[in-house]
Amino acid sequence: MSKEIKNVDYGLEKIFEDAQDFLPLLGTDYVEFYVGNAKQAAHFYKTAFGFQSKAYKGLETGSRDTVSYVLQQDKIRLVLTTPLNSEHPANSHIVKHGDGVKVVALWVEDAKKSWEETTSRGAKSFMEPTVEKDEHGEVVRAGIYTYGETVHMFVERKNYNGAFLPGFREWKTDFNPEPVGLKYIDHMVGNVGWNEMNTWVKWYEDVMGFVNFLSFDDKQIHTDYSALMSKVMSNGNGRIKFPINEPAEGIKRSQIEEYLDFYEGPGVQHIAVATDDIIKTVADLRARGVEFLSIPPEAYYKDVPKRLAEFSHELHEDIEKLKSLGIMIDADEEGYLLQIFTKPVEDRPTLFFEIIQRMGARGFGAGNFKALFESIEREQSLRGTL
Ligand code: TYF
Ligand code: FE
Repeated sequence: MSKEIKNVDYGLEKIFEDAQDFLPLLGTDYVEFYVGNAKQAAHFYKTAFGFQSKAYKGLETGSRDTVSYVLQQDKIRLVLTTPLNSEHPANSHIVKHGDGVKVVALWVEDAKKSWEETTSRGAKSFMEPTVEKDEHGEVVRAGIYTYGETVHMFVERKNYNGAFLPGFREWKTDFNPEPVGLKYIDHMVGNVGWNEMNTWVKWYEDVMGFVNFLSFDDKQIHTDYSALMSKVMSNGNGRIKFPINEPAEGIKRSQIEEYLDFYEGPGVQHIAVATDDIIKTVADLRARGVEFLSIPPEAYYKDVPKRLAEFSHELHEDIEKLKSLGIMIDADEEGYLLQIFTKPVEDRPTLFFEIIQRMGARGFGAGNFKALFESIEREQSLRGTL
């Protein structure tokens, strides 16, 4: 097994072989957050997470209503947007949800067709196909609503060679903290309401042409106290993976319920970003002040060699290093994976990040769920929300 990072082959091509994929997706184009203070948020994602300054739009570029900063690290592009007056619709989003993900933008060959195929299958339109042009070329965008107030934009880049999109200019600055080795978005997870998971699974199947290729019910995902259910949706080429969670009944409050209470509805719960050197990435992130969930107990690490041996995988990393950084290890037939979760990145206990390194495994760390959720419950308990 090579240590080299690659998009894992999910074998989904087989499923899609005969059925024609009406919504071919080339990858994630960007993730846009609506935030209260984009200038400060941009500073945080640069300093703490190692993102690079890429593009800007605001008063200086003729944007009178909003300011947006675009940050990039390898293939990951974040956009941080703040309204400049009380009239802009982003305000009500921020008042209701706090800082959070508004747009998960998908890179497509044909934005108009993507919008037509999805709206004709029942998607609610957010933005009709719109052509944007400047001296660097042309981009077509269109958008549809998904769960809650979250939106999927379709982005078609027709030989566009500008900094980001028409209306943006290159963002040049002398303050450029080093990247921490984040490469691409592995998956993005949505939390939906009680008994709504299957509705959204069906929505991704019918409207987006996705397939459900992994499911975890509350018998698998629970601790002594709380539970949740999760189904993983994927597009045809496996590049886009959207797990959907719903809360389940337990003795205490599910972490999904806590999210729904504080986000005041469904929304993006976590963004999993891939690295090919998780030890270095996590050591860097910790040194820059990123907060992670508590390190699993000694007993968890004692079990790891057994779990790897069960599938005859050899761990390439030093387990003592993984342990001291709090990185978790899960294995399946195909390989293993290394993962760790940040605490929420805003004051409301809502959005958090996952750092993941896949060493052949295609799962989502089911073997770590218990340790992970117990760690989350310790945080919930400190917040008085368990
Ligand atoms: O994406 C996943 O499925 C894993 C595990 O509330 C997970 O990262 C699942 C549910 C959750 C937190 C993490
Ligand atoms: Fe995840």
